Amino acid sequence: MSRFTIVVLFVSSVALFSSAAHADLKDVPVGFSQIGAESAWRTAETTSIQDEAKRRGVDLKFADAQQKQENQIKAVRSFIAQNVKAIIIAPVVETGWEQVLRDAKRKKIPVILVDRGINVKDESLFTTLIASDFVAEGRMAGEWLATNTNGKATIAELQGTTGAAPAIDRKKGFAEAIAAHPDMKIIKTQSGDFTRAGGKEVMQAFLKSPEGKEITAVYAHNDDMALGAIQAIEEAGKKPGQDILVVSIDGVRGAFEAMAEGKLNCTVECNPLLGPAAFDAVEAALAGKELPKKTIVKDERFEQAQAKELLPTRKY
Ligand code: GZL
Repeated sequence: MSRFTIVVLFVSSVALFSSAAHADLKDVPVGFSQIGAESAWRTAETTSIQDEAKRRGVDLKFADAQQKQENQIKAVRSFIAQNVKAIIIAPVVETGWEQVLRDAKRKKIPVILVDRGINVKDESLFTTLIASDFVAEGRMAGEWLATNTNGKATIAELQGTTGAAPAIDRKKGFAEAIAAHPDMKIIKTQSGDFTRAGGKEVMQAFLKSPEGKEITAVYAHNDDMALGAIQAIEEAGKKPGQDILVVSIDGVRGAFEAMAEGKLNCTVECNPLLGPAAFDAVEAALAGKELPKKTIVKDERFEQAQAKELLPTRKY
Protein backbone atom coordinates (compact mmCIF):
# COMPACT_ATOMS: atom_id res chain seq x y z
CA MET A 1 0.00 0.00 0.00
CA SER A 2 1.54 3.37 -1.06
CA ARG A 3 2.59 5.85 1.64
CA PHE A 4 -0.04 8.24 0.22
CA THR A 5 -2.85 5.71 0.78
CA ILE A 6 -1.69 5.08 4.37
CA VAL A 7 -1.71 8.86 5.12
CA VAL A 8 -5.19 9.25 3.63
CA LEU A 9 -6.48 6.30 5.66
CA PHE A 10 -4.92 7.73 8.84
CA VAL A 11 -6.33 11.24 8.30
CA SER A 12 -9.81 9.98 7.40
CA SER A 13 -9.90 7.60 10.40
CA VAL A 14 -8.90 10.48 12.75
CA ALA A 15 -11.59 12.70 11.22
CA LEU A 16 -14.09 9.88 11.43
CA PHE A 17 -13.17 9.15 15.07
CA SER A 18 -13.28 12.78 16.24
CA SER A 19 -16.65 13.40 14.63
CA ALA A 20 -17.73 9.93 15.80
CA ALA A 21 -16.81 11.02 19.36
CA HIS A 22 -19.99 13.05 19.24
CA ALA A 23 -21.65 11.42 16.25
CA ASP A 24 -23.27 9.13 18.84
CA LEU A 25 -25.81 11.91 19.45
CA LYS A 26 -25.97 13.42 15.97
CA ASP A 27 -29.65 13.93 15.06
CA VAL A 28 -30.68 11.97 18.19
CA PRO A 29 -33.92 13.45 19.63
CA VAL A 30 -33.43 14.45 23.31
CA GLY A 31 -36.02 16.29 25.44
CA PHE A 32 -34.96 18.98 27.95
CA SER A 33 -37.53 20.16 30.51
CA GLN A 34 -36.18 23.41 31.99
CA ILE A 35 -37.74 25.11 35.05
CA GLY A 36 -37.96 28.62 33.61
CA ALA A 37 -35.82 31.76 33.40
CA GLU A 38 -36.12 32.99 37.01
CA SER A 39 -32.47 33.88 37.51
CA ALA A 40 -29.20 34.63 35.71
CA TRP A 41 -28.02 31.22 36.90
CA ARG A 42 -30.97 29.50 35.22
CA THR A 43 -30.44 31.24 31.88
CA ALA A 44 -26.73 30.35 32.01
CA GLU A 45 -27.68 26.70 32.52
CA THR A 46 -30.14 26.81 29.60
CA THR A 47 -27.49 28.34 27.34
CA SER A 48 -24.95 25.71 28.35
CA ILE A 49 -27.30 22.84 27.51
CA GLN A 50 -28.54 24.36 24.25
CA ASP A 51 -24.99 25.21 23.07
CA GLU A 52 -23.76 21.71 23.87
CA ALA A 53 -26.71 20.16 22.04
CA LYS A 54 -25.84 22.29 18.99
CA ARG A 55 -22.16 21.28 19.23
CA ARG A 56 -23.11 17.59 19.21
CA GLY A 57 -25.79 17.90 16.53
CA VAL A 58 -28.50 16.73 18.96
CA ASP A 59 -32.12 17.19 17.91
CA LEU A 60 -33.03 19.04 21.16
CA LYS A 61 -36.70 19.44 22.13
CA PHE A 62 -36.66 22.32 24.67
CA ALA A 63 -39.57 23.19 27.01
CA ASP A 64 -39.60 26.14 29.48
CA ALA A 65 -42.03 25.32 32.34
CA GLN A 66 -42.44 28.93 33.59
CA GLN A 67 -41.66 27.65 37.14
CA LYS A 68 -44.61 25.21 37.16
CA GLN A 69 -44.17 21.48 37.84
CA GLU A 70 -47.36 20.64 35.93
CA ASN A 71 -45.78 22.18 32.82
CA GLN A 72 -42.66 20.07 33.35
CA ILE A 73 -44.77 16.91 33.65
CA LYS A 74 -46.70 17.87 30.47
CA ALA A 75 -43.39 18.44 28.65
CA VAL A 76 -41.98 15.06 29.72
CA ARG A 77 -45.17 13.33 28.57
CA SER A 78 -44.87 15.10 25.22
CA PHE A 79 -41.21 14.03 24.88
CA ILE A 80 -42.28 10.42 25.53
CA ALA A 81 -45.00 10.71 22.87
CA GLN A 82 -42.37 12.04 20.44
CA ASN A 83 -40.23 8.94 21.12
CA VAL A 84 -37.16 10.89 22.25
CA LYS A 85 -34.14 8.71 23.07
CA ALA A 86 -33.35 10.47 26.39
CA ILE A 87 -34.85 13.15 28.66
CA ILE A 88 -32.99 15.80 30.67
CA ILE A 89 -34.93 17.42 33.55
CA ALA A 90 -34.08 20.26 35.94
CA PRO A 91 -36.85 19.40 38.47
CA VAL A 92 -38.42 22.52 40.01
CA VAL A 93 -39.37 20.71 43.26
CA GLU A 94 -38.35 17.42 44.91
CA THR A 95 -41.71 15.58 44.98
CA GLY A 96 -44.48 14.53 42.54
CA TRP A 97 -42.35 12.85 39.85
CA GLU A 98 -43.14 9.10 40.30
CA GLN A 99 -45.97 8.72 37.75
CA VAL A 100 -44.36 10.50 34.81
CA LEU A 101 -40.96 8.89 35.45
CA ARG A 102 -42.61 5.46 35.55
CA ASP A 103 -44.03 6.23 32.09
CA ALA A 104 -40.54 7.13 30.80
CA LYS A 105 -39.07 3.99 32.37
CA ARG A 106 -41.76 1.82 30.74
CA LYS A 107 -40.60 3.20 27.36
CA LYS A 108 -36.94 2.58 28.41
CA ILE A 109 -36.12 6.30 28.02
CA PRO A 110 -33.18 7.27 30.30
CA VAL A 111 -33.83 10.34 32.48
CA ILE A 112 -30.86 12.57 33.36
CA LEU A 113 -31.51 15.02 36.24
CA VAL A 114 -29.48 18.24 36.23
CA ASP A 115 -28.96 20.84 39.00
CA ARG A 116 -31.78 19.78 41.35
CA GLY A 117 -32.55 16.37 42.86
CA ILE A 118 -35.89 14.63 43.50
CA ASN A 119 -37.36 12.58 46.33
CA VAL A 120 -38.39 9.12 45.02
CA LYS A 121 -38.43 5.73 46.80
CA ASP A 122 -37.48 3.95 43.57
CA GLU A 123 -34.21 5.52 42.41
CA SER A 124 -34.31 3.44 39.23
CA LEU A 125 -36.81 6.05 37.98
CA PHE A 126 -33.85 8.24 36.98
CA THR A 127 -30.48 7.32 35.51
CA THR A 128 -28.26 9.91 37.20
CA LEU A 129 -28.24 13.35 38.88
CA ILE A 130 -25.60 15.96 38.07
CA ALA A 131 -25.76 18.71 40.75
CA SER A 132 -23.90 20.69 43.37
CA ASP A 133 -23.94 19.78 47.06
CA PHE A 134 -26.39 22.43 48.30
CA VAL A 135 -25.92 21.55 51.98
CA ALA A 136 -22.19 22.21 51.56
CA GLU A 137 -22.97 25.52 49.81
CA GLY A 138 -25.18 26.63 52.72
CA ARG A 139 -22.49 25.55 55.19
CA MET A 140 -19.78 27.51 53.29
CA ALA A 141 -22.00 30.62 53.38
CA GLY A 142 -22.69 30.22 57.11
CA GLU A 143 -19.05 29.60 57.96
CA TRP A 144 -18.02 32.75 56.05
CA LEU A 145 -20.55 34.82 58.02
CA ALA A 146 -19.51 33.30 61.36
CA THR A 147 -15.84 34.02 60.69
CA ASN A 148 -16.46 37.58 59.47
CA THR A 149 -18.77 38.59 62.32
CA ASN A 150 -16.90 36.78 65.13
CA GLY A 151 -19.98 34.63 65.56
CA LYS A 152 -22.38 37.52 66.15
CA ALA A 153 -25.11 38.35 63.58
CA THR A 154 -28.85 39.02 63.45
CA ILE A 155 -29.80 37.41 60.17
CA ALA A 156 -32.55 37.82 57.57
CA GLU A 157 -32.78 34.73 55.31
CA LEU A 158 -34.15 34.85 51.75
CA GLN A 159 -35.14 31.29 50.88
CA GLY A 160 -35.34 29.85 47.37
CA THR A 161 -38.43 28.29 45.82
CA THR A 162 -40.48 26.39 48.41
CA GLY A 163 -39.95 22.64 48.01
CA ALA A 164 -36.92 22.97 45.74
CA ALA A 165 -33.85 20.88 46.65
CA PRO A 166 -31.47 23.89 46.72
CA ALA A 167 -33.82 25.82 49.04
CA ILE A 168 -34.24 22.89 51.44
CA ASP A 169 -30.54 21.97 51.53
CA ARG A 170 -29.03 25.48 51.53
CA LYS A 171 -31.23 26.30 54.55
CA LYS A 172 -30.05 23.10 56.25
CA GLY A 173 -26.34 23.68 55.59
CA PHE A 174 -26.42 27.31 56.75
CA ALA A 175 -28.31 26.40 59.94
CA GLU A 176 -25.72 23.70 60.70
CA ALA A 177 -22.87 26.20 60.27
CA ILE A 178 -24.34 28.86 62.60
CA ALA A 179 -25.61 26.36 65.20
CA ALA A 180 -22.21 26.50 66.89
CA HIS A 181 -22.60 30.26 67.47
CA PRO A 182 -25.34 31.21 69.98
CA ASP A 183 -25.05 34.90 69.01
CA MET A 184 -25.93 34.16 65.36
CA LYS A 185 -29.72 34.20 65.02
CA ILE A 186 -32.05 34.06 62.01
CA ILE A 187 -34.85 36.44 63.04
CA LYS A 188 -36.60 36.62 59.65
CA THR A 189 -36.92 33.93 56.95
CA GLN A 190 -39.16 33.79 53.87
CA SER A 191 -39.08 32.61 50.24
CA GLY A 192 -38.20 35.12 47.52
CA ASP A 193 -38.58 32.34 44.91
CA PHE A 194 -35.00 32.74 43.61
CA THR A 195 -35.91 35.99 41.79
CA ARG A 196 -34.44 39.51 42.11
CA ALA A 197 -37.95 41.01 42.45
CA GLY A 198 -38.83 38.43 45.11
CA GLY A 199 -35.66 39.15 47.07
CA LYS A 200 -36.29 42.91 46.98
CA GLU A 201 -39.96 42.62 48.02
CA VAL A 202 -39.25 40.29 50.94
CA MET A 203 -36.27 42.37 52.13
CA GLN A 204 -38.39 45.56 52.00
CA ALA A 205 -40.97 43.87 54.26
CA PHE A 206 -38.22 42.62 56.63
CA LEU A 207 -36.74 46.14 56.91
CA LYS A 208 -40.18 47.68 57.57
CA SER A 209 -40.95 45.16 60.34
CA PRO A 210 -40.44 46.10 64.03
CA GLU A 211 -37.28 43.89 64.15
CA GLY A 212 -35.99 45.37 60.85
CA LYS A 213 -33.52 47.72 62.52
CA GLU A 214 -31.83 44.78 64.30
CA ILE A 215 -30.81 43.03 61.02
CA THR A 216 -27.01 42.99 60.59
CA ALA A 217 -26.74 40.37 57.82
CA VAL A 218 -28.65 38.86 54.89
CA TYR A 219 -28.26 35.22 53.77
CA ALA A 220 -29.81 34.76 50.31
CA HIS A 221 -30.14 31.29 48.76
CA ASN A 222 -29.14 32.81 45.41
CA ASP A 223 -27.43 35.93 44.01
CA ASP A 224 -30.53 37.24 42.23
CA MET A 225 -32.43 37.55 45.54
CA ALA A 226 -29.32 39.07 47.15
CA LEU A 227 -29.16 41.74 44.41
CA GLY A 228 -32.83 42.54 45.04
CA ALA A 229 -32.17 42.76 48.78
CA ILE A 230 -29.22 45.11 48.13
CA GLN A 231 -31.60 47.48 46.28
CA ALA A 232 -34.06 47.35 49.21
CA ILE A 233 -31.27 48.06 51.74
CA GLU A 234 -30.08 51.09 49.73
CA GLU A 235 -33.65 52.41 49.36
CA ALA A 236 -33.95 52.15 53.16
CA GLY A 237 -30.93 54.48 53.45
CA LYS A 238 -28.47 51.80 54.64
CA LYS A 239 -25.17 50.64 53.12
CA PRO A 240 -25.32 47.01 51.85
CA GLY A 241 -22.04 45.19 52.47
CA GLN A 242 -21.28 47.50 55.45
CA ASP A 243 -24.31 48.34 57.66
CA ILE A 244 -25.82 45.01 56.60
CA LEU A 245 -23.51 42.23 55.35
CA VAL A 246 -24.82 40.22 52.36
CA VAL A 247 -23.82 36.60 51.62
CA SER A 248 -25.33 34.49 48.84
CA ILE A 249 -24.89 31.54 46.47
CA ASP A 250 -24.50 31.06 42.68
CA GLY A 251 -21.45 33.15 41.71
CA VAL A 252 -23.09 34.88 38.72
CA ARG A 253 -21.54 37.95 37.07
CA GLY A 254 -23.93 40.35 38.86
CA ALA A 255 -22.65 39.05 42.20
CA PHE A 256 -19.02 39.72 41.23
CA GLU A 257 -20.00 43.23 40.10
CA ALA A 258 -21.79 43.86 43.43
CA MET A 259 -18.76 42.56 45.35
CA ALA A 260 -16.49 44.84 43.31
CA GLU A 261 -18.76 47.75 44.37
CA GLY A 262 -18.53 46.62 48.01
CA LYS A 263 -22.28 45.87 48.23
CA LEU A 264 -22.09 42.06 48.39
CA ASN A 265 -19.59 40.41 50.75
CA CYS A 266 -19.39 36.76 49.64
CA THR A 267 -20.88 34.39 47.07
CA VAL A 268 -20.54 30.60 46.91
CA GLU A 269 -20.32 29.45 43.29
CA CYS A 270 -22.83 26.85 42.04
CA ASN A 271 -21.65 26.07 38.53
CA PRO A 272 -24.53 26.17 35.96
CA LEU A 273 -22.43 25.10 32.94
CA LEU A 274 -23.83 21.55 33.01
CA GLY A 275 -24.29 21.03 29.24
CA PRO A 276 -21.17 18.92 28.53
CA ALA A 277 -21.70 16.67 31.57
CA ALA A 278 -25.41 16.27 30.78
CA PHE A 279 -24.78 15.05 27.22
CA ASP A 280 -21.86 12.85 28.30
CA ALA A 281 -24.38 11.17 30.61
CA VAL A 282 -26.91 10.85 27.76
CA GLU A 283 -24.25 9.26 25.54
CA ALA A 284 -23.18 6.85 28.29
CA ALA A 285 -26.79 5.91 29.10
CA LEU A 286 -27.58 5.22 25.43
CA ALA A 287 -24.41 3.13 25.18
CA GLY A 288 -25.70 1.06 28.11
CA LYS A 289 -22.83 2.13 30.37
CA GLU A 290 -23.21 2.13 34.20
CA LEU A 291 -23.58 5.69 35.58
CA PRO A 292 -23.17 6.87 39.23
CA LYS A 293 -26.53 7.84 40.81
CA LYS A 294 -25.12 11.29 41.61
CA THR A 295 -22.22 13.36 40.29
CA ILE A 296 -21.32 16.30 42.57
CA VAL A 297 -20.36 19.51 40.75
CA LYS A 298 -17.37 21.30 42.38
CA ASP A 299 -18.14 24.60 44.15
CA GLU A 300 -15.91 27.44 45.34
CA ARG A 301 -16.43 30.44 47.66
CA PHE A 302 -15.50 33.98 46.55
CA GLU A 303 -15.08 37.22 48.56
CA GLN A 304 -14.98 40.94 47.76
CA ALA A 305 -11.17 41.10 47.61
CA GLN A 306 -11.11 38.66 44.67
CA ALA A 307 -13.98 40.21 42.68
CA LYS A 308 -12.26 42.90 40.57
CA GLU A 309 -9.48 40.59 39.41
CA LEU A 310 -11.80 37.62 38.66
CA LEU A 311 -14.64 39.55 36.96
CA PRO A 312 -13.10 39.37 33.46
CA THR A 313 -12.70 35.60 33.80
CA ARG A 314 -16.32 34.87 34.74
CA LYS A 315 -18.11 32.77 32.10
CA TYR A 316 -21.69 33.53 33.27
C1 GZL B 1 -29.14 25.53 41.73
C2 GZL B 1 -30.36 26.05 40.98
C3 GZL B 1 -30.91 27.31 41.62
C4 GZL B 1 -29.94 28.51 41.58
C5 GZL B 1 -30.90 29.63 41.37
O1 GZL B 1 -28.70 24.32 41.14
O2 GZL B 1 -31.38 25.08 40.96
O3 GZL B 1 -32.06 27.71 40.88
O4 GZL B 1 -29.18 28.65 42.74
C6 GZL B 1 -31.84 29.04 40.35
O5 GZL B 1 -30.32 30.84 40.92
O6 GZL B 1 -32.99 29.78 40.24
